[in-house]
This record gives sequence, C-alpha cells and structure tokens, in this order.
Amino acid sequence: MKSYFALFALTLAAACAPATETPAAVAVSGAWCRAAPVGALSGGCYLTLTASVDDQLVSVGTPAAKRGEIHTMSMTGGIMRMRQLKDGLTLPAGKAVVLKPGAEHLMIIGPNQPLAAGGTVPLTLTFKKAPAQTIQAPIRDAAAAAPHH
Ligand SMILES: [Cu+2]
Repeated sequence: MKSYFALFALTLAAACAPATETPAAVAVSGAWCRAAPVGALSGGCYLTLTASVDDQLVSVGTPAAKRGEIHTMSMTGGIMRMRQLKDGLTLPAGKAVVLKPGAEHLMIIGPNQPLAAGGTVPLTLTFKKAPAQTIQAPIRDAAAAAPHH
C-alpha cells in the first residue's frame, strides 16, 4: 500500500516538472495619478511595468473617465510634444519600464469626477500576452514634479 502511494507521488512530481516556458505576467508598481483642478479635461497617471516575457501594454481603461490613452512625450524642435501610442507600449522581458511625468504616461481623458488628492483611480491595463490587471492608483499632488502639458 505504502509503495503504491510512493509511486503515485513520483508520477505526480514528474507531471508537475517545471515548464520550460515562462508564463506571461506583468508586475505593476508605484502607480499614481496626478491631482488635477476641478474641470480639468484630462489627467496623467504613472507607474512602473516589468514584464516576464516580451510583451506590450495594449490599452488602458478606467471607469473614472471617458477613456484612457497611452502617451509619450518627446522633444521636437525644442518643443515638448505629446502623442498617443496607438500601437501600445513595448515591454521588453525583465526590464522595468517607467511611465513618469515628461516621458511615457497614461492619460485619462474626460474624468467623470474631479481628480482630487487622496482619491484613487481604478486602471485596467490590457497586455498583448499577460492577463489584464486592474489596479487602484492613488491620486497625489505633484506640484514638485515637472508640468505635464
Ligand atoms: Cu498625455
């Protein structure tokens, strides 16, 4: 009886051998949204994404605004310009991609409520490979950070 059990355990162990493929997952950290004055037409959100395999942030959604977009900022002829990354944001395997003021960021367009410090913004992040995730980004005043627009 005992040896039967041992054999069964061995078979189980073999079936559960480590997979050769790394599962697609994205670690999200340090999320926050910038507090905006009442009546603001949009707001910026920032976070750090680390993907386990080469992946892509495809879209961002939120019930707190009409829609979410993925933006980048770049210097063109001495002027800081912002543009939407329609194809999403590339996340190389194992590399922390930092979305921050003055660089890549998430933008929520048409907030349904004032983005007041102390509140939170739920953000649903959709990836090409990793499962989608919903996080709660705290709203913070960011007077010290670089202006967004
Ligand atoms: Cu933007």
